[in-house]
Amino acid sequence: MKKKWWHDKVAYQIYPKSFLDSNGDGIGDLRGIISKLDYLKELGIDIIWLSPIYQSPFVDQGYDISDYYKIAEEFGTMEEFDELLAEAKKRGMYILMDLVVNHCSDKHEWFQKALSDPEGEYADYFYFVRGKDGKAPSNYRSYFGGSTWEPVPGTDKYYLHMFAKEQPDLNWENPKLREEIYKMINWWLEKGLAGFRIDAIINIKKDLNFPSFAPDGPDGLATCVKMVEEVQGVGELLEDMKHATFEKYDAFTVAEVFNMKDDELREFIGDDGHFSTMFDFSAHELTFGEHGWYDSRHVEFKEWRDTIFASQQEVQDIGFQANIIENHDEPRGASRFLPAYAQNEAGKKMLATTSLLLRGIPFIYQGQEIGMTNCRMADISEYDDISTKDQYQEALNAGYTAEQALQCCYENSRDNARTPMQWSKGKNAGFSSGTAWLSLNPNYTQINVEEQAERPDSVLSYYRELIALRKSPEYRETFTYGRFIPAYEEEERVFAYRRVSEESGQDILVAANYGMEPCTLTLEGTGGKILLSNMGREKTEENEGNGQKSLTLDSCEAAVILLQ
Ligand code: TEU
Ligand code: CA
Repeated sequence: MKKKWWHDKVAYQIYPKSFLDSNGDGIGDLRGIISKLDYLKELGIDIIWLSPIYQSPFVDQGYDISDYYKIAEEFGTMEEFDELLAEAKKRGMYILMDLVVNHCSDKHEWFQKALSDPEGEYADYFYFVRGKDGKAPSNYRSYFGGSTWEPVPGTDKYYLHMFAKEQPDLNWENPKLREEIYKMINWWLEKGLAGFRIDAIINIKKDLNFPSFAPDGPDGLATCVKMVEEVQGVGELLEDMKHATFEKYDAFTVAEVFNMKDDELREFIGDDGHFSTMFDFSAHELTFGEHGWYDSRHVEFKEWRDTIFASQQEVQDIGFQANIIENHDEPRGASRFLPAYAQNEAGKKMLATTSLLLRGIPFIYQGQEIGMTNCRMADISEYDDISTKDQYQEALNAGYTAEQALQCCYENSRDNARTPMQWSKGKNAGFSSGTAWLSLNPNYTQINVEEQAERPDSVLSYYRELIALRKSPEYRETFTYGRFIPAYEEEERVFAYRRVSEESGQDILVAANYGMEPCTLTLEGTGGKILLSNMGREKTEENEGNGQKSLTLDSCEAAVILLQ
């Protein structure tokens, strides 16, 4: 495997709207981000991914871009963005923007021009397709509900949108469109970006016949994912983009890929893959229901663990995945992956330990490092997210009561991750002096940065230690390149694996007890040295130093041990 500059880095996702508001308008901004670079540096972060900050009507919170060359006024100015780049550089940190090019906003100049001249050049930047028998060209259901087809006024054509109708899909078959996109990517890379997180990229390839599929819901539609799964040839488009852009800059790219075909891993993230890396969503996908949030699955510990193990093993001879517990589309990991008895500081540290020391690039989502949780809203009107509104309605349509539908949102809503960052116990959690754009999680009075920053046994302090261990000169090689080997798999409540490196000669055991009862593990050889513990274990006498042959982990206890 070729060594790359980003292999040993730790990344952090900022959702700018909810990070820190510096001017009291209730919306997080670039100035707020700049002011927290030292906080992130101290946490041990190298790479920062910003969710979209481009000009946008915010129908889908910035994932609907109306001008790729402008910073949204809400977030600040291009000068402030340049300042952010410079300040990050000063600290040896890298900035990634979000590349959203499957679609743009319906307010983008290209789409406006296309609407005003549906036979003209810009119509070809989109999919303007003639209907069949007075109906839409196919029966696809969009990701956010309803048909993917919207009539083009004054014509017998429809335009395609896989997401909201305000997010028309861009026509990647059109070389002119591709040129425009590449030009824009290179413009940002020239500015000094380190690379991009790439949004919903698998969707750029369409089957131009737009075949209909058997309906899979009461609305008579079939999910548009079907078409994505069946169509071939996305790889050619991805290679074309890579050669025209990222490759020339040695840029880091992390792709959001759902629905990849089984044998495509090497093509996507191998040594000469389309991308540097892509997110491992395998654990998250386990919970996905057949129809939506209302029939989402409850996942048992063992299935969750084994899925992560399988994914680690599948990828390690091919490339690097990006490991997440949560992101801006997912509920909070602490609420989702920890059983009720583990939803406390020990449990959150345990989850961090088993996740951050996996092989791959850890991506921490803002607030995860202090253990932020899902947020209960009293009414559907308190939610902002377009997908939440749709999923709530889907649940009602399926016969759920309003209360049950709200419970589905509590467990699954994307807004769980979007409530403002909890900086302090002061007004609006220190996020804003005005009125925050989205309700705060009321638990900010207990869970906040200010309280945790100086407390040595806080979740935040633990994240700092954990990241420092991963990046330490002694163990960096092993945690970066060491093989992943599952351990104690027969223990039904234990999440344990070894990281073994020929280069360093080290064999490190990461072990955690997700169960309710203590669990004893027998250690091979002469035992080992504790490198990290979420329960202050290194201080206990019986485990001090070398020579221990067994390890009894309490409920929610995690330990990292250098085996000897
Ligand atoms: O998400 C793409 C996407 O496919 C998700 O809707 C996915 O199906 C879902 O998260 C599974 O839980 C990206 C962005 O991350 C999301 O915020 C945007 O809304 C979407 O693209 C459209 O740009
Ligand atoms: Ca602001």
